[in-house]
Amino acid sequence: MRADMREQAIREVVAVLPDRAHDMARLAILLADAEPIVTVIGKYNHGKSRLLNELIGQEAFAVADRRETVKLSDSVHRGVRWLDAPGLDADVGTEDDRHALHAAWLHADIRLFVHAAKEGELDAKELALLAELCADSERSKRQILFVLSQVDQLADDAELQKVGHAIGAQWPGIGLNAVSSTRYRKGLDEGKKLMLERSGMPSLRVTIDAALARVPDARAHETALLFDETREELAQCLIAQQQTLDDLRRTQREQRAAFDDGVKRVIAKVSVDIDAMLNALGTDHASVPDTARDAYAITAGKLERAHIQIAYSRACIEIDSFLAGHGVMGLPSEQETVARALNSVMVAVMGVSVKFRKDLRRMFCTDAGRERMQREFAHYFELSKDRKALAMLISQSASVIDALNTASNSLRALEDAQ
Ligand SMILES: Nc1nc2c(ncn2[C@@H]2O[C@H](COP(=O)(O)OP(=O)(O)OP(=O)(O)O)[C@@H](O)[C@H]2O)c(=O)[nH]1
Ligand SMILES: [Mg+2]
Repeated sequence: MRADMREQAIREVVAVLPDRAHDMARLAILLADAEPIVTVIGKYNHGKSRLLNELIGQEAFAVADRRETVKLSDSVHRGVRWLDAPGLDADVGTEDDRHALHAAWLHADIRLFVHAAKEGELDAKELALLAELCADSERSKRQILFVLSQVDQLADDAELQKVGHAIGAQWPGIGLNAVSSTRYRKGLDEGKKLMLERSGMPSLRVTIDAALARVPDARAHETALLFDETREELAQCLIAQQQTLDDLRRTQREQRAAFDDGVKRVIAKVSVDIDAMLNALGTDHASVPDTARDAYAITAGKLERAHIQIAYSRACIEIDSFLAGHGVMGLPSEQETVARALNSVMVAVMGVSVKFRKDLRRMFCTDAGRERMQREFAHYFELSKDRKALAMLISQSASVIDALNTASNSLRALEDAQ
C-alpha cells in the first residue's frame, strides 16, 4: 500500500479514535518496516551519547560534561538506526525535549535505559519511567535493556556489587549490563584485551544483538496487537453509536407520534365546540351591512361577528396552549417579519381574518380543513428548537457512524495490504 494511502487510513482512524493517535503513529512506523531502532533513555550526563558512539564505533553523537543532547538525532549503522535522545530531568523542559522524548518513545524497538553507577539507586523519576516502559513492553513486546553506565567511577568491585544490590532491591530481576565507555575506549586504544572485557561493552553488544534478532517477531506481535485492538475498538464504537442513533430515532418517532395524536385530539375537540356553536346560531347576519346610523348601535351583524370572533379566539387559545406545551412557539427566524405580533405559529397557520361562519366551517368542520391544520402544525413542530436539536443530534450520530465505517474499512484494507 502506498505511503499516502497508509497515512490517509491512519488519519481516518485517529479522527474517530483520538486516543489511539499514539498507537496509530506507531503502527505507521511498523508498517513502513524500516531498519530496527535502538534508543537511549535516561537522565542527562549519564553517558548515553558516548555509549552509543562506542557501540557503533563512530563519533556520531555529541558528548559533553553537561547537559548536551537537546534534540533527537540518529545514525544508521550496519542496518540498525541508533537514536540519541535528550536526558530526562529536563531542567529546561522545552517543547523540543518533549517532542524528542516522544519520538524516542514512539520509534524505538529497543530502549537502553541508561543509569550512571555513581548515582547509586534509581530515583523516583527513573523508577516511574522504568515502570511505564515495562508496562509498555509487556504489551508491545518492545524490549528494554538496563545499562549501568560509567562503572569505572566506582571505587572497586565491592562498590559495584553494592550498587547492583541496591538497584536489584528496587527492581528485582533487572539485568544490570554494567559498562564503562572510558574503559572500553582505553582498552581499544591501548590494545588491552582484559580492559576491553572489563568494560562490559562486548557483552552488552552480544545482548543487544540478541535483542535485535527478536525485533522482527516483536514487531509482528505489536503490529497484530495494534490492528486487533483498534479493529475491536472501532467495532465497539460502532455498536454503541448505532445504539445511540436507534435511541435518538425512536425518541424522534415517539415524540412526533405523541404530537400528532395530541394535535388531532385538540383540533377534534375544538371542531366539536365550534360545530355546536354554529348550529345553535340562528340566521346569519354577518353579511348584512351596517349603515352609518348603526355606528354606535349593537346590530345583529355586529353580534354575529362578535360570536364568530370569540369562538375563533377560544379555539386558537386551546390549540396554542397545546403547541406551547410541545415547544412550538415563535416562527423560525428566517420566516419572521418586522411585526412581532405576527410571528407566531398560530397566526402563520390560522391567519387573522376569520369573520364569517363559512370561514370557521371551512377550517374546523371539514376534513380538508382539519388535515391542513394538522399538517401545518406538524411542519412547525419539526422546526421548533428541541426538534431541530434532536434532528441535529441524529445527523451527527449518523455521520459518526459513517466515519467509523470508513475507518474500519480503511483499517481492514491496511491490514490486508501487509
Ligand atoms: N568516567 C566516565 N565518564 C563517562 C563515561 N561515559 C560518558 N562519560 C562522560 O560523561 C559525560 C556525559 O556524557 P554524555 O554521553 O554526553 O552524557 P548524556 O547522557 O548523553 O548527556 P545528555 O546528552 O546531556 O543527556 C561526558 O563528559 C562523558 O565523557 C564513562 O563510562 N566513564
Ligand atoms: Mg547526550
